[in-house]
Amino acid sequence: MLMRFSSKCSSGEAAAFQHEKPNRKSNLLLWALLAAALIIVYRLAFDKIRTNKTLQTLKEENEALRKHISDHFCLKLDRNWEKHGDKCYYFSNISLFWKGSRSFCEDLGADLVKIDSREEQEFLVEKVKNFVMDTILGSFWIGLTDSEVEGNWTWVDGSPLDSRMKFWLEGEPNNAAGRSVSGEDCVAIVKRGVEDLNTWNDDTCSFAHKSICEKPAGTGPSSSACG
Ligand code: MAN
Ligand code: CA
Repeated sequence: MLMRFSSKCSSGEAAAFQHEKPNRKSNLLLWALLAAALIIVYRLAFDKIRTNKTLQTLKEENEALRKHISDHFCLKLDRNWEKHGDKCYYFSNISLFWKGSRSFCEDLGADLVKIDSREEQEFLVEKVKNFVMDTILGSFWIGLTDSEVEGNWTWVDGSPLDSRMKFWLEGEPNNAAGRSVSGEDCVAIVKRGVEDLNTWNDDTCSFAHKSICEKPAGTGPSSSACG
């Protein structure tokens, strides 16, 4: 009887043990999975932080490089612009047709120069006189033309030429037809005339000359007046 009881008891324990075994196993498996998941989450978080830091560093480097390039570019432009009064002037050494010169100035946020005063003409003539050039006969396109109506001289802003503010060379404008059937409809300051202020010559618009660009001061991308 005792034997039977004890054998019954031990068979019950054995059954319980048999049930416990898979439970422990699945618990262990769960813990292992949890640990693996934690490791993965930790790794992902760590990688994310590291990627964000790298991204931030790259952004800062990119910003610094951009600033460096733009500072350098503006400085280069600054060096070429000449401030006078409330205007900035650019004396271009590149020879282009009148229209090409105008586009060139426009690309710089400017236009061909409009001369409003005797003082401005004095400044320009002085600059042209001292401009280092390959030829003594250099011409600089300015923003004056009569290509719309012959003899109707008009500045690039649409205003007519003020009869009190003209600086034609002696004998000009002569609309010389010798070199082009279309005559001479565009105006240049010529170096050969710099002994006095009368330096303007009407010339064929499709001749390639240097040019003078003008824009209001303080309109450039840099903080300086003419950048
Ligand atoms: C001479 C003069 C000017 C004319 C130019 C054309 O200098 O006749 O009036 O515009 O030639 O090159
Ligand atoms: Ca002429």
